[in-house]
Amino acid sequence: MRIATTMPLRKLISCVVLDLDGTLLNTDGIVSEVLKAFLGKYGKPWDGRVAQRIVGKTPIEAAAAIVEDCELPCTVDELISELNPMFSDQWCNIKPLPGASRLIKHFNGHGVPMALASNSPRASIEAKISYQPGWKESFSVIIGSDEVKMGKPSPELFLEAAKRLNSKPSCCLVIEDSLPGITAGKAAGMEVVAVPSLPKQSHLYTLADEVINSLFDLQPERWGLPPFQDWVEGILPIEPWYIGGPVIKGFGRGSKVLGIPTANLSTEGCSKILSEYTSGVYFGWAGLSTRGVYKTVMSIGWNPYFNNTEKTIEPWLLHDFDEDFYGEELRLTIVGYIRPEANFSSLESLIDKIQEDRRIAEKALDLPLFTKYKKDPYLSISLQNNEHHS
Ligand code: ADP
Ligand code: RBF
Ligand code: MG
Repeated sequence: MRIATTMPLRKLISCVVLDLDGTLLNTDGIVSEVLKAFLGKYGKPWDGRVAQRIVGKTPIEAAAAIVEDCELPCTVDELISELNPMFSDQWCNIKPLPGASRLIKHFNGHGVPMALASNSPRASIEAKISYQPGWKESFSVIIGSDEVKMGKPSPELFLEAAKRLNSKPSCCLVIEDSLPGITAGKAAGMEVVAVPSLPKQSHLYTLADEVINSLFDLQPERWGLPPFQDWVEGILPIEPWYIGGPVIKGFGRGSKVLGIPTANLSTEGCSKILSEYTSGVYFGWAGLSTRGVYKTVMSIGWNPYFNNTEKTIEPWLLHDFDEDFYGEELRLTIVGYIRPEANFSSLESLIDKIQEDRRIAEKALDLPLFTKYKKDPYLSISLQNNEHHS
C-alpha cells in the first residue's frame, strides 16, 4: 500500500482534461531535432534555451519567438510554412510519455470522461494521436487552439472543454506540463496537476495544486477519482525497457560518498533513450557480458543531492563484486518503477532511502511477474551486436 493513499482528499473531481504535447506525448525530442536541422540551414546554433522559450506555446507564438530569438531573415508565416511539413513528417515517430497510455486506459476503463485540450490546431492533434492505438476513442472531447479565440494561457480552451464535457470547471482536473497550460487551468477555475517536462523547473510551478515528477506518480484517489490498481507491494510494473552499453568510469561519488557502487553508462550513447524515460528509481535485471545476470536497482535522472547537470543512469548491481568492470558491456531490462527522484537534506537520509530501494527491488524481483525477465535473451547477447531493441 502506498503511503500517499492516506493523504487527504483534495477535491471531488469528475472529469479529466489533458494536455497533449509534453504531457502525453514526448514531442520535445522531435521538436528539437526539426528545429536543430532547420536553424542549421540558416547557420544558426541550436541550444536548449530555444526549447524553454517555446514550451506550451501555440505554433504561431512559438514561431514568433524563434524568429525573434534567432534573428531569422524570414517572416513568422514563412517560418511556419517551412516548418509544418518537417514536423508532420515526424509525427509518426513521436512516442507516448511513460505512463500516458496507462493513464488513458485507466480513466477510460473506469468511465471517467476525458478531454484533450491542446494549443495545437485540431488537425495536428488528430494526426498526432492517430499513431497511438486506442487514444482517439478514449476522449469524449478533443479541442484545439483553432477552435477558440485565444489559446493557453487564456482559460478559453479549458472552459470550452468543460462545457463540451457537460461539467462544471471546478469538477475538472487538468494535467499539464507547461506554464501557459497551468496558468490557463487555474484561470479556468480547475484543479491542476503539473508534470513539468523540463528538468529542475518545479519552483516555477507554484500555481499548480500539485507538482508530480511523471505520470507514474499521479494518484487519482487524491482527487476523488478511481485509484490505479496496478501497484504491487509498493512497486509499479512497467512494460520492459531495454538499455545498454559499455560501463564507463563514473563520478566516484556513489562508491566513495554513498558506499554504493553504481555502474555508469555513457550519457552520449544513451542520450536519446534517456530522454524518453522520466527520471526516477527503477529496478530490473542487469546482464554483464562475461559474468551473468543480476538483480539491479537504479536511479535515472539528475541526482538532485549532487546537483548533476546531466541526466544519468546509474545501476547498482545487487551482488558483491570484488572488482570494477569498466569497459564491459552492460545490458539492462527495466521492469518496474519504485519512486520519483528526490532531494535529500542529509547524506544519511539519502543512503537510507537507497537501501530501502534495494530491499524493495530485491523482494519484487522474486515475484514470478519479474523473475521471468531474467531469461530475456537481450541480457545475454554477446558484445558484437549492441543494438538495443524495442
Ligand atoms: P560511482 O559509484 O560513483 O559511479 P565508480 O564509477 O568509481 O563510482 O565506481 C563504480 C564502479 O564499480 C562500476 O563502474 C563498476 O565497475 C564497479 N562495481 C563494483 N560493484 C558494483 C555493483 N554492485 N554495482 C555497480 N557497479 C559496481
Ligand atoms: N540521488 C539523489 O539525489 N536522489 C535520489 O532520489 C537518488 N536515488 C537513488 C536511488 C538508487 C537506487 C541509487 C543507486 C542511487 C540514487 N541516487 C539518488 C544517487 C545517485 O544516483 C548517484 O549514485 C549519485 O549521484 C552519485 O553519482
Ligand atoms: Mg558510477
